[in-house]
Amino acid sequence: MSSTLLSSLDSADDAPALFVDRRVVSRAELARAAGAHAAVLASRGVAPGDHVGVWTDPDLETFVALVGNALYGAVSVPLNPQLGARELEHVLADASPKLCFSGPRRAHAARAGAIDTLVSPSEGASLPPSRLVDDRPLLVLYTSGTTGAPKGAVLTARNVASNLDGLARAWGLRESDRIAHALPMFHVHGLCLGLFGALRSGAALDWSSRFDPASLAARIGDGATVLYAVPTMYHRLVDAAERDAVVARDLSRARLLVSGSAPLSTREFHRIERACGQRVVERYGLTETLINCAVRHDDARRAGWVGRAVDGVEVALVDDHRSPTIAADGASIGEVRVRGANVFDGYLHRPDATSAAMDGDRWFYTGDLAVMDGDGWVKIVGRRATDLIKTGGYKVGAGEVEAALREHPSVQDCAVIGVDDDDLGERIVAYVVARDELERPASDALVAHVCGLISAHKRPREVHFVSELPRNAMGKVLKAALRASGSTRR
Ligand code: MLC
Ligand code: AMP
Repeated sequence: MSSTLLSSLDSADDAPALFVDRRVVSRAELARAAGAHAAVLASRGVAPGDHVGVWTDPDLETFVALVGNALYGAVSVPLNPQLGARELEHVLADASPKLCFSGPRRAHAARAGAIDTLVSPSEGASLPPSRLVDDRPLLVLYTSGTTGAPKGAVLTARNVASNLDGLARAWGLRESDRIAHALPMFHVHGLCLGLFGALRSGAALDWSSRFDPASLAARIGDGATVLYAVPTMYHRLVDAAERDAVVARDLSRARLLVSGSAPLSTREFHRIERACGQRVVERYGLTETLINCAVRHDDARRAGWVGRAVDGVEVALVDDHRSPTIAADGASIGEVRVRGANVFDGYLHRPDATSAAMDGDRWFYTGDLAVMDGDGWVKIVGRRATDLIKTGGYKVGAGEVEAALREHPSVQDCAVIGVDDDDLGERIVAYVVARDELERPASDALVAHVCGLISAHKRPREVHFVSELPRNAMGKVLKAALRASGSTRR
């Protein structure tokens, strides 16, 4: 393990570090800009260890701020530029950033309320950009739970570095690699694997601010060697490849196509192989643990299997009493628990939630259900919590969406479920009881209302009005009955 976090920046040479929408930035330029950002932080009274919000707009400045914060020791709290008012209020109150950073394209100063917002590319004096791999926090990433508002997962520099090193070995990442992705920068996948992973392994990051299948595939045609994407993106990529031989040819040139953040169906795995001769490499992770299992680049790839434990991570299956009694026979189902330097520090201000998820021996309980075979290969088969929805690779708590819907004056009651969807994996469907049956709000108005309060990706894709919700004798909504009640797979 290199003792510095983003080791490729140490040499600060002319090799490309970033392609941001095709704008190329060398390691030397990135190191200099990140150093200037660090100097601005220091001049604004930010100390190492302070939280700094970063609006992750699709600008080069966002990358400089994320890297500059990491090198300076400020803890980045990435903010989705589309955060609704209620969710933003929660994140700012919970993380209390010392200041927020916004790139020049969209100034978010007004949205951060009383919190000072730094809006400018950082130029001028530079602090030496280096950060040791230590046990201090690096990031606070907000992640949804079954109930309540999202929790801030605190990841340290060691969590990230140890896991990135395991992944670099698993995938044989090297300086000649160029990692293409079009993922958002406020989650583990795009930020830790994509940005920090490239800068630690020496590969370059080739980032597209919008996901368009043909353009992303063209990045591979243009020299990117590795692609990171969520299954929804692969679904759309293979649709495009089946229609367009150029997309199929571009994808066929990748050294590795990597999928994660949600299950890649065996159907899509085989479609991709048919369309472009590539077997996708899967890996499985969580915000709290980074990546636990991965198929290695030289492994035989099997549809539906997410590979073996990444170096440095212990993975086991446990029964309902959290006892490791589940046989590794490829058939017995248990909950996945993990332990290692990858496992986070805990949830910010939530020792209750931390101790519910992590035991005294530092095993983290993922809530995911899986089988393991005799070689330690893992196949994810389900999830304990039915109120967690994975849509387009985003985790969404049904309760968050219900709480947002209930704030609408015309909503008397509601229930939200995830329904199988060929494109999104699951799509969010809301069942709503209107306060006045004769004056139902328009579905679009309810969706816009949700987008105003929480993130746009948490919005219902379908709204059904019902006169009442099915409930059991205790008054609990019977979500299974809603699921059975009609919404069909798409
Ligand atoms: C639509 N939009 C609205 C709206 N309806 N905005 C306001 N009001 C409304 N009523 C906007 C959206 O915000 C967005 O804006 C645009 O319309 C289209 O967005 P979308 O409908 O959400 O796009 P969609 O097609 O669903 O996107 C699919 C996707 C996306 C795959 C591109 O889901 C995605 O990027 N997923 C990646 C998720 C991810 O990174 N997960 C990693 C979690 S970490 P705009 O401006 O954006 O166009 C993890 C751990 C691990 O899981 O293992 O990795
Ligand atoms: P998040 O909280 O957004 O980090 O999402 C983590 C969850 O995504 C995990 O608990 C899994 O349910 C799911 N997940 C991530 N990668 C995979 C994968 N390769 N296969 C199946 N599920 C996955």
